[in-house]
Amino acid sequence: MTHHPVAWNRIEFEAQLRERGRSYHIHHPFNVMLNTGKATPEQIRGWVANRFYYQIAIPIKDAAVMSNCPDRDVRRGWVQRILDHDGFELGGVKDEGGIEAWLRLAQAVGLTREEVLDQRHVIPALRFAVDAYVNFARRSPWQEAVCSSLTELFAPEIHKQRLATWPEHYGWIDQAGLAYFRNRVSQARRDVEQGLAITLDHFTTRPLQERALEVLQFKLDILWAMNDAMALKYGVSE
Ligand code: AHQ
Repeated sequence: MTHHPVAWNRIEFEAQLRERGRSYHIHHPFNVMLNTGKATPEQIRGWVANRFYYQIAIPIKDAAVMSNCPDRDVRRGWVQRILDHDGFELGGVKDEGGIEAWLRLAQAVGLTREEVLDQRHVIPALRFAVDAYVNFARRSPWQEAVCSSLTELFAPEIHKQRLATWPEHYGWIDQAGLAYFRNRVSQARRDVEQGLAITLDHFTTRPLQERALEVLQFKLDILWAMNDAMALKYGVSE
């Protein structure tokens, strides 16, 4: 008789997901350096230019999720993520979007739009990590791609940490450039509301719940590997 562990209830399953926050890249030495004021302008410029490649991948990833998702109600919610990044003009409401806001962050840290847009600074290993995320979303069941976005359970804290520490440590960066982080605090919360509900509803047996944790760890590893690549190229001081 093989042993089939019973499924976690929703409270316990959510606690298991949140427990993985220990591996979130807020704890990576490169991020600790950034958010404790130890980063040089060159390290900050490297981070902004490389993270741009992640930002422009997000709407492509989210479109992949949409393309695999037959549920209109889920798509109605998920489509907001694409608008958040690409911007929109709907019924007289205009929003430049997060990618444009990231380009303003780039200018605020002393990069030109051109050198960010042409990806000349993007580290191959970081590109591979980001592309792994997009390809995962393309080929996996859409519910697994939804689950992989749940690293955003831990994102409001990292955005708030930047907003709290960068002005104090990096007076040379025009604070208007930090608008991206300000916008993400509420957007991440809204994303997580939908993503967590879908995840708790779909992964309902213990084997499925273990798979959800594996998927979340895969995405946590992507974010961690991105920081590894930047630490290797730009150096990291703790
Ligand atoms: O700016 C970020 C963002 O738009 C997203 C979308 C989301 C996803 O779909 O995977 N994850 C994410 C994240 C963003 N910023 C990261 C950061 O550290 O600034 C955090 C990252 C995430 O937690 O996955």
